[in-house]
Amino acid sequence: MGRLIAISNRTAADASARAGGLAVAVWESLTATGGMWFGWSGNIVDEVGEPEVIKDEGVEFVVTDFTEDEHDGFYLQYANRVIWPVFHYRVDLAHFGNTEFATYAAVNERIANMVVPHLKEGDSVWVHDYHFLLMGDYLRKGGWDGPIGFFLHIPFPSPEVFMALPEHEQIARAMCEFSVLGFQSESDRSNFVQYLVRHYDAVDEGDGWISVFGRRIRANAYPIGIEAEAFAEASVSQRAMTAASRIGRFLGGRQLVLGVDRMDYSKGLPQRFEAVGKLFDHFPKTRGKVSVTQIAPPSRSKVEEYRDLRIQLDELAGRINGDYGDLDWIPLRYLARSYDRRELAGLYRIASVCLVTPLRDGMNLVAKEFVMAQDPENPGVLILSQFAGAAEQLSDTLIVNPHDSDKVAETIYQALEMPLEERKARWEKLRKTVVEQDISWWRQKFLDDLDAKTD
Ligand code: ADQ
Repeated sequence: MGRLIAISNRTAADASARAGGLAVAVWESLTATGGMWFGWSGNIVDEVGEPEVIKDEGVEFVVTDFTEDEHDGFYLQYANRVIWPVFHYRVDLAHFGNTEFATYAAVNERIANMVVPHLKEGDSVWVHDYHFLLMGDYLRKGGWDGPIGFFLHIPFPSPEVFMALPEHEQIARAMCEFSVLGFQSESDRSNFVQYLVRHYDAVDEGDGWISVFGRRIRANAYPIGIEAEAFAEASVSQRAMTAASRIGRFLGGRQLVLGVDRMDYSKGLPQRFEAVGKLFDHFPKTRGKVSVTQIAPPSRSKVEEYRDLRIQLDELAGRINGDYGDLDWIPLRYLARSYDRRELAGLYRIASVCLVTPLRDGMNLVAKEFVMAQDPENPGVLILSQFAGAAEQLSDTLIVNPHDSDKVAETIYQALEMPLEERKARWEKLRKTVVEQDISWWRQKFLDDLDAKTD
């Protein structure tokens, strides 16, 4: 493969942003091929000047500032108040305006025009996520006819829901300019293909090949993984053990039920809190014996729906603690802050149960991190939503419908009571999957298909 050229909203130009699995995976391919990475600088300015170029270990980052209007229309509005809710099946939360799509398209075009002059024969472009659904079209209009891969980190909704987007046709046509489209799960892939088959007489030729608009593209599921072994190591690091012993002092021998999520309405936190209330209500044995800790750092706090969610969670946690708490026991703690990944690994390791119950999630990496952080001699139990992409791979765990809070409460109880032998047997299978299908496997699978497309 020639040079890899990555495009994503945020880049890893700042070395400290290279800690996460995805950033590491992309970074490794860029260093190996002497590639480039384009995106937003993170700055908002009155007038956009020339892009900034940062060179590091043979990789060139080219980042641009946004104007206030671009940041608002492209990022806050169209990406995060239209695409994000619709793709997570929350059409009720989408704000369809008149001008935001134009700004979204203009930013896609401006960045495409920034990229094209740098492209050389033999390069492969890899575009990431819902911010850049139109990027393929603008790169083609700019004259690039080489391979372009696209990976969608969030779900792709069913055709009826996708069609709630006033611009669905323009978006779908633009997406078909990518050579390879990557989805997190088979169900996302099948939603996309069904939409094309129904509306544009596309033909699903098998093995990911789709014939549509007079050309052949490839659409496949590439479930994203984590740096599995590195995460297992992090869970026994000094930092992890310190975090575990700090929370251990708070627990005082009680069992820990843990949740770790960005504070987002897709993560099903109010429904989860309801289920926790029902756990203490329906299973009195758990009172005083189990502590639930939810870690949820606020995200996108400039968006109104996120501020409302925060208020809702504060109220629910207050009510549950008021109803069930006692002088020496806080049933549900909720910490609205971030932790270092080694600290998180330590918390996962001493948790008896991890609640990963999003209403929709492209993949959900917390589920995989929890699996890798377990003590093989005494593993905890993962409770996973049927609506997380991860459920396709991790079907050996306890799978729940996050809307059914009675059943979730019952499943938490089942997990707390699960015999060691069953916990070990389930965990062994989960671990095998997470290790085999890790972040390197994911990257290779995607890049192999992108490479094959160019033959
Ligand atoms: P996210 O919606 O951000 O990602 P997720 O996959 O769970 O969701 O990743 C969250 C990451 O943030 C995990 O690595 C987790 O450890 C970390 N994190 C969460 N809470 C934290 C805290 N309090 N402190 C520190 N770190 C915290 C989007 C999609 C997902 C998809 C990923 C990757 O929405 O569906 O899995 O991209 O493709």
